[in-house]
Amino acid sequence: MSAPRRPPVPARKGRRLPALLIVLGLALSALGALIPALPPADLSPGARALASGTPPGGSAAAVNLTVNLTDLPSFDPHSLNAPAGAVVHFTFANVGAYPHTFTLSDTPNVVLAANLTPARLAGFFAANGSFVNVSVAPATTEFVNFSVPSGVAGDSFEFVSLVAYQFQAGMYGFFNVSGAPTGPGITSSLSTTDTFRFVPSDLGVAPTGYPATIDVLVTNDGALPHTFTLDSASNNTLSPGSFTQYFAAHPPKVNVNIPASAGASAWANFTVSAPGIYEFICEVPGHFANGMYGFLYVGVAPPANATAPSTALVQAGVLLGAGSLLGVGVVLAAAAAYTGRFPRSPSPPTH
Ligand SMILES: [Cu+2]
Repeated sequence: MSAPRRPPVPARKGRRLPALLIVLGLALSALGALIPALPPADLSPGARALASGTPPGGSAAAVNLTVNLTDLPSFDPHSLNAPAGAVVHFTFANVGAYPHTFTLSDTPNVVLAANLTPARLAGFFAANGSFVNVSVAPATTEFVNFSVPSGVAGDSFEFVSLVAYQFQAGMYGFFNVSGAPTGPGITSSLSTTDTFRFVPSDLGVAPTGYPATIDVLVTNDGALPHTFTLDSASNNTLSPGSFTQYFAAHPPKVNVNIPASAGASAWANFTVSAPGIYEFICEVPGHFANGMYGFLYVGVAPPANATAPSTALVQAGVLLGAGSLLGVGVVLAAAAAYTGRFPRSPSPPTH
């Protein structure tokens, strides 16, 4: 079948521009009323805009992570993040009536098969080891300190409960290690879905200087594998029919695999040298053609229906420079984290 045609990007931008200016104006005029109402905590690194943990570029000295172990059974949250080299102060709270364990694999980027028997799961950890393995009795709390190795930036480690049939019933999650702090950087986040979408599909960041380090946390909201593949060239529109050949000749700026498991995530860390609009796609066959693409607006105002600029900033100077829209960005991103939806206009089914 032939790939569905997308409207050309320039035309879309042109149509959106007047609306964008109007909305920006409204947003700016509303900010005076909004900003004082924001609790200060919403602007601090580690706000719920992102998964817990310190974003890349922040201090790697210490990260406090609290995990609730429930009788569903589940880990809450089931996606944890910390930078390489950080010391993590874990608090494990068993909020249920059954025993659970928090057992963190030390084997990077392995997603355990969901149909492993309890004996085989225990066998995997016996053979391969674990970073953390703690039993938490009902209605008790355990504290564990864990030093994230410095050489595992970009890796993801699964954690499970080894109590029989809890992993099999869904009690697992992923510990995602971001890059070591590299100085001033900007952090953003988005999700992938089984309906072939990036959510949001338009990301905006507002660096105060170039080259700018940008770290995007990509979390899988579905169960299919995806990639986050970003064009090195700005203001270029990719085509589902020719992106493979294009990337063969023009290597992407960043290309990360998003593990095929709900809640798993991967950091896409990269540097841009100039403002512009950079397209990102999923390279898994058929996904781009079904609409799995988006645009990163670097130093360029994103369309009005996108999330506001940068969801979290790691440096005071960047915060000031990017202005007060940031508060709104953090709040919007927090809402996205809870609801997982920023609706985009529906496109006709292409199957
Ligand atoms: Cu995909």
